Amino acid sequence: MATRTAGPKAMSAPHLKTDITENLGRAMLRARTVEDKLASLYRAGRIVGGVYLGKGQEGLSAAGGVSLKQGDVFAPLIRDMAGRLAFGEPLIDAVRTYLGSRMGPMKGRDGNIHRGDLSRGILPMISHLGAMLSATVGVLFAKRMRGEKGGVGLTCVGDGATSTGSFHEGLNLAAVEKLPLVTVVADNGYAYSTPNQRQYACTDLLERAKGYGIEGHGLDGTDPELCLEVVGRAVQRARDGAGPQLVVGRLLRLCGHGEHDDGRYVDEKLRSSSRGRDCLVVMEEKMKGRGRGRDWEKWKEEAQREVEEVVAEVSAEPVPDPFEESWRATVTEGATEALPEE
Ligand SMILES: Cc1ncc(C[n+]2csc(CCOP(=O)(O)OP(=O)(O)O)c2C)c(N)n1
Ligand SMILES: [Mg+2]
Repeated sequence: MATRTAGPKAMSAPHLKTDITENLGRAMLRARTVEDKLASLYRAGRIVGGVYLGKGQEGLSAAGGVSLKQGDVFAPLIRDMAGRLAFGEPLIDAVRTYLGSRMGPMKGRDGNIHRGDLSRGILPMISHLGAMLSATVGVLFAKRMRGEKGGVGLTCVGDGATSTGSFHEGLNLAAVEKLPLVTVVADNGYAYSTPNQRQYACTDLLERAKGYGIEGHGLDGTDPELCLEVVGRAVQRARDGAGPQLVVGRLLRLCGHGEHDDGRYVDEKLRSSSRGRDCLVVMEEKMKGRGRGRDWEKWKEEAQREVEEVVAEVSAEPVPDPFEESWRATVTEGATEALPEE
């Protein structure tokens, strides 16, 4: 049955262990810093594909990555740089993919956000529109059939994805089979430029949990520590055998759909409401309020240094050469050592 685990006002900020706060804060800062840099590189014409950012959604995304353990499966979407970093994806993988480096996880074939690393439990993204929910359910099913126990699968979707067939089929099957699936919905009020009220007729996406017969948790997605508490609890519930969990975080994306879009269709009233808060500012203020402003500044400086170093390193790396290589998806001629053994 769907349970609202209390609205944002009713929940106090969780008491978190220092290292978890640090993991959360660093992932958010590293994501924001590298994405700001990627946006600049895009405008400078250095990136061939589109650039999609998670600005404003870093807290919710990082909460997912921080709550998972090794052996779990994570299926991030285009706004989940923070979750990827929190789950352990090296920052250089993102930069190499965007800059088309031959040394990246997609060997220069992708151009933005479809990278993955199965050895780390990160599924390569197929589509932003719910496809990863079905893929995650498939992986969890396969693990069960192999007798592997204890692993959780977490996938992220947007509000728009919740109206797709893939979302429905995946969540329905996960509910029937009681799979350890956590679906984190970043309800940013829009699917590209389409507002919520033109996407579905229910008033709150949390209602969907009731329809599938699973547990649901709603929260203010602009408060990173609250995200950590609620997503962390949902992951634990799934791990403990309580079946699929639906988490709905309300927030806004503080950027366009991609860097080719300025997002001017976002309602000004929403922007100036608490839903339009910047989660990084919320986190910074909390840190300062606890006398940890210096830590925050240190993490920020370290993130800036890391991003500058990584971008400089990747800028010097080779890109694939279509005149010398057969243009296959992820493996090039002469690089067959990267092929899995058959
Ligand atoms: C099947 C399909 N239809 C359309 C698109 C184009 N598209 C990509 S993201 C997107 C909007 C997604 O909205 P939402 O799920 O709310 O995520 P958000 O972008 O807000 O994070 C659309 C229409 C697509 N990738 N796949
Ligand atoms: Mg959306």
